[in-house]
Amino acid sequence: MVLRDNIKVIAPNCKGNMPWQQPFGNELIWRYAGNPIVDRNPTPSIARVFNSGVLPYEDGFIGVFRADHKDIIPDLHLGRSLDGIHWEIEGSPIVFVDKAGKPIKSDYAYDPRLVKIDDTYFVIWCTEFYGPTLGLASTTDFKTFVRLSNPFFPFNRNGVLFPRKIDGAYLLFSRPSDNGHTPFGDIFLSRSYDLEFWGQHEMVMRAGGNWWQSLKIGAGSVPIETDKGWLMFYHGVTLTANGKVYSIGASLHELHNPAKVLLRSRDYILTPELPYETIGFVPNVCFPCASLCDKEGRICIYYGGADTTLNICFTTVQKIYDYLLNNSYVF
Ligand code: BMA
Repeated sequence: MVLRDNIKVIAPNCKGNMPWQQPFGNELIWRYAGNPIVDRNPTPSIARVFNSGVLPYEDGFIGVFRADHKDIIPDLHLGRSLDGIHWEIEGSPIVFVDKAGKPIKSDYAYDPRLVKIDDTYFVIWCTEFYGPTLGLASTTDFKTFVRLSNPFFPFNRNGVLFPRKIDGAYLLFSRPSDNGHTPFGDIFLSRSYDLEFWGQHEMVMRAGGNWWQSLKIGAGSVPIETDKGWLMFYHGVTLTANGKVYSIGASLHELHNPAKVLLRSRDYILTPELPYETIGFVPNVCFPCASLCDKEGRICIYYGGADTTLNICFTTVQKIYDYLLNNSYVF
């Protein structure tokens, strides 16, 4: 028996036009025919743009991009777009300042997620503090980015903030890790009342079970609020004789306490298949860091391909929910 139930988006993050392409057939998820939307060497200083955060802003879209420079060191660059597909990316990195306005220099910065909470935009990314950990900064105008002073210990990656507080607390998914290319990793939830002090940690999801997500998992895009729970796209990693393979899965989390997983995809929903996913600086990587969703439930996911390109694919909240109802595996 095929289970179906209607699902409604409570808080779309995209109100106007959004990047969209009709499905070719009955697909659960389908790639944009014009991928990659950001290809190699987009500016003279940048070699590759991939895992990046995107949101609607003013009359178009704004993005905080992971940009690996020609010395291979990653940094974060701002970009703007009218349609969410064609991007103007700034040639110089974002300058983060402390609360006194003094620029903060960091060795590297990568995998940003961008979220709007009330009237403030937050960027959370992976950076250096005696090892890889999370950097956190806020902006209201995308000109001044004020960075908090080391709110997290090393080692931690894949930080994703929720788009609203619950019971007065900011919520964060993150993935405790190690100093290298971590061969393990589960998703945890943490809470904070001021963004500086984090606690009340809970385990959310463990790697394991299905082979595609057996080595490690990490939160991906900012969760989408629906009447059935928070819908999130995450990455799952398997280890092969040829190295790691990063695929995309989906999960649904309880509205009041997202540490509770209601549904989680048994199979991947997208895995490296096309050349811009299978060939590149790191082959076989699909890595989601952002998703746009409108009130009709249309979704556009932004994902890095092979640590080399930025791509988009599409689905709908209803399709993912129906899929999860029939293909879930919580362990
Ligand atoms: C992870 C992160 C991602 C990257 C992936 C594949 O550990 O570094 O930025 O896309 O590895 O190389």
